[in-house]
Amino acid sequence: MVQTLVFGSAQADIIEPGLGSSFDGIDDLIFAGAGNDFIDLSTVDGNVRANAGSGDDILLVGSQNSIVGGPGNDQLFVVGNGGNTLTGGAGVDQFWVVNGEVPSTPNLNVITDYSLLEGDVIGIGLGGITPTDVVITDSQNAFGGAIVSVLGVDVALVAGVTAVDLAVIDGAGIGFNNSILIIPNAPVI
Ligand SMILES: [Ca+2]
Ligand SMILES: [Ca+2]
Ligand SMILES: [Ca+2]
Repeated sequence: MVQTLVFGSAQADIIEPGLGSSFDGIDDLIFAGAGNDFIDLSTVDGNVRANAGSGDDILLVGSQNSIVGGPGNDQLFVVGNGGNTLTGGAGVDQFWVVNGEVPSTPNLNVITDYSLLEGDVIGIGLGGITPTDVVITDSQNAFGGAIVSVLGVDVALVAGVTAVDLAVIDGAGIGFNNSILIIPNAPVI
């Protein structure tokens, strides 16, 4: 396997395997740079690391990859079996850890920098889902964090917070139909 370096421009780039570039989505390094970029790694299961740089970026990720939104209001979507590392960076970031399908087996996506202060949200997008389908518990591992479970399957580990820090709400009330959002439990003064 050859590690390919993929560089975006200062403008909005669309980056995905096989699209005008030589990278194959295995062991690659991606730097999208400034601008509102779109990075689609949803078909990739291969240890890709992507950094979207500044701007309001959209990243789709499959399994076993690491993505960084960087500065700006980013949207990170997990499409696949999980096991990804998700970092939003500064800004109001959305971490969509379930999109249309719940994996059949637990495979935690780790959200490294969920912020209780920046307006970050964790999204569960699934038709017919209700708030009671989403359960948040404290992680039992040595590093702490909170575990998000959807329909009995553990889908995300939220580092740096505990279960009581987070609230589960129906997204329909605020413009996100067919979704559940996880937000800070109480406004931080
Ligand atoms: Ca760019
Ligand atoms: Ca960017
Ligand atoms: Ca960000």
